[in-house]
Amino acid sequence: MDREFVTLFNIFDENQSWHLDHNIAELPEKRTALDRKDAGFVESNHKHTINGYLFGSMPMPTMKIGERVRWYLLGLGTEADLHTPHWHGNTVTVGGHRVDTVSLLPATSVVADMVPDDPGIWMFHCHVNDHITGGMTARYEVLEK
Ligand SMILES: [Cu+2]
Repeated sequence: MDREFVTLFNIFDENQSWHLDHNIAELPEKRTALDRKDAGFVESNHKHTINGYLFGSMPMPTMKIGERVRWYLLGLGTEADLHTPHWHGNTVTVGGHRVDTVSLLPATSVVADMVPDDPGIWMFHCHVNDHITGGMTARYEVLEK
């Protein structure tokens, strides 16, 4: 392999955070009376992450056209952590199949091999719709040789 990347797909439940009380106390005064049981508030604290990053903020895995790239996809979490890592722009092989999306269950891993042939900055994200809108999106970059 020329390059290897490890990505963890996980929904962190920050309602369970030891810092929740402190973080609420830091909010502007008008919001300190918020209802911790409010469904919208509870959902807003479910952080849909790749390597702990949200909404394309993950440092970009970067590779060159023609390199042999191995992706290690890791899943953890609960029954909500049914993820479908998906690459735009290039495909991977998994178990002899050429795909652009893989299935990833909690406490499992998948190894996907890529030889990128399409340069650019591409999206890499979970394809479950509410995980996309929850922020489980990243980018990767393929450079010309
Ligand atoms: Cu997902």
